[in-house]
Amino acid sequence: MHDLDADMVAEALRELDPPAHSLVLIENICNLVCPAFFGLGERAKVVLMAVTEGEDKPLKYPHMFRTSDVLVLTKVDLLPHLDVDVARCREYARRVNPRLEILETSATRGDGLAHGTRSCTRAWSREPERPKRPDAADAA
Ligand SMILES: Nc1nc2c(ncn2[C@@H]2O[C@H](COP(=O)(O)OP(=O)(O)O)[C@@H](O)[C@H]2O)c(=O)[nH]1
Ligand SMILES: [Mg+2]
Repeated sequence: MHDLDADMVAEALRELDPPAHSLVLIENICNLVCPAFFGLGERAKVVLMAVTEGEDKPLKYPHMFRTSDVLVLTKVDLLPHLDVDVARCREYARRVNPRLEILETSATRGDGLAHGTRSCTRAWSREPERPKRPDAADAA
């Protein structure tokens, strides 16, 4: 859904009424700009990026990668057919966020899914830090 906001999430949570300590996943199908700037009350943020999108995405949308805890590079089974350099993509992502955990997954082959789930659960289980805001300079 486009333009998810915290009020919509709050309303959905009231309706869902999950038991205490539940893990609630919010899939924010949006561009790589808005989710970096508008918090939804989330504990942790995971950015998914298909390798078909090209290795330069972290440099084009640094705020998204800077405010995320985990980057999941998806569809890595397609790499042999693409002119995409994953090592460079990782380097770009770490350049904007040295703390970013990076995973490579393929849903069709099953690569990295168990590891990815563990990493994301770890990120979601951490105590909340103060809200992350992209640098004002990035907004320009
Ligand atoms: N080759 C390949 N295709 C995938 C993979 N995951 C999803 N797809 C295909 O990509 C299309 C969109 O799938 P979706 O799960 O919505 O992934 P999205 O493209 O990241 O939104 C569908 O045709 C899926 O079958 C993957 O790991 N490898
Ligand atoms: Mg999709």
